[in-house]
Amino acid sequence: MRREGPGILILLILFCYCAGCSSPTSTLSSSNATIPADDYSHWVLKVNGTTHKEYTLDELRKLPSTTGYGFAVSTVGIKYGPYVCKGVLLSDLLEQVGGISKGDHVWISAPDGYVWVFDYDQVQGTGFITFNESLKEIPPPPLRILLAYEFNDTPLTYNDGAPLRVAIISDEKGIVTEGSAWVKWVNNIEIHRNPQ
Ligand SMILES: Nc1nc2c(c(=O)[nH]1)N[C@H]1C(S)=C(S)[C@@H](COP(=O)(O)O)O[C@H]1N2
Ligand SMILES: [Mo]
Repeated sequence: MRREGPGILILLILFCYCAGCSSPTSTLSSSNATIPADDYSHWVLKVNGTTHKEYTLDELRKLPSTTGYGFAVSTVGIKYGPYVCKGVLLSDLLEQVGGISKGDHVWISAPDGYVWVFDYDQVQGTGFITFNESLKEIPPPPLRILLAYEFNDTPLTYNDGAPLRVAIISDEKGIVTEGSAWVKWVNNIEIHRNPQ
């Protein structure tokens, strides 16, 4: 039998260390880094802009909801969807903390250290790259950034990104977007203001 040397362990430790270092703010290493599979009673979403708000999952579910079709492709070309995604619009959450203006960016992150940055145009639903189901690039229809808590009328599973995941949605069914923007396990949203 082949023995793995200590190399793999060192690589793993290095990887974890680097992932921690890349966290842009200390809020990312928050206490809910290990979320139990089904109990989200201690989970909160932090939204930071001009003001700061926190939402439990119950509170998010009580906000006005939006549904749309979401279909994503991973960097290795695996497609997932189309899903009927239900959740809260990013633009609605941002309005609650002061809204965003041209030049601002929105950082959406998760306890694993993953961060995706959306620009102002993307928050308005434009400026995304879209594909058809054969993964041929097509001109983007109107899109919206959703913080989804349900796919196909079912709460997200842990692997889907429970309890909250970014979904880029459309009113059309076959619109594929890049999976890298579909942040799983979202617990932090920050508006970064244009410095001028
Ligand atoms: N929190 C978090 N979200 C993430 C990622 C990640 O590493 N961490 N990877 C992204 C990338 S690069 C892709 S392609 C999709 C993969 O989605 P899947 O794991 O459901 O296949 O999730 C995105 N969301
Ligand atoms: Mo990816």
